[in-house]
Amino acid sequence: MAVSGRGQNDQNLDGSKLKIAIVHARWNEEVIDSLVIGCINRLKELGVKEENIIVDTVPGSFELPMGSAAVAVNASIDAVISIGVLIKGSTMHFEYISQSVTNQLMDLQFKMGKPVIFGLLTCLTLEQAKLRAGMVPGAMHNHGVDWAECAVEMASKYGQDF
Ligand code: DLZ
Repeated sequence: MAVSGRGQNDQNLDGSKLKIAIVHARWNEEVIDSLVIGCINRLKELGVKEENIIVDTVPGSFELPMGSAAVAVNASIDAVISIGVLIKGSTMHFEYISQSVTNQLMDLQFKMGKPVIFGLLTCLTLEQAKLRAGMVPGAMHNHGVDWAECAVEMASKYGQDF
């Protein structure tokens, strides 16, 4: 089955003046680790200085909006990348959390006036999540890379100092 992609970046991305916070959940740790590492490495490639990459964690994806809000309130942060991995189980838990976290993260960027990047994988299986974290050689890619590029682009275009 074809999986659509994000297309080319529409400008040269320069993160050298940016301070980016990553807030990630700790559930599904192996997948989270791969996404976060991919994201951090790409931020550095785009010029974001190591000391300007702030990493904070929350227990699960349900806590992402609160954790993201707590770091976004810091005036020096240009963008927040919220990362979680939700895997569907046999109850309605997945549906309620996916929807409410998505809504809260969307609202947060307007309340804070700065980009909040949606790094929440909402997968039906662990295998789907691993594919999207670049953990299956030769198949798909690490979405953490996309989220890094998205954060730098959005903060450069619409962030507080621009
Ligand atoms: C409880 C729970 C379950 C069942 N599954 C996940 C998951 O797949 N991914 C995730 O990030 N968090 C999960 N959680 C934890 C909730 O997000 C939350 O941390 C708890 O319900 C406490 O509020």
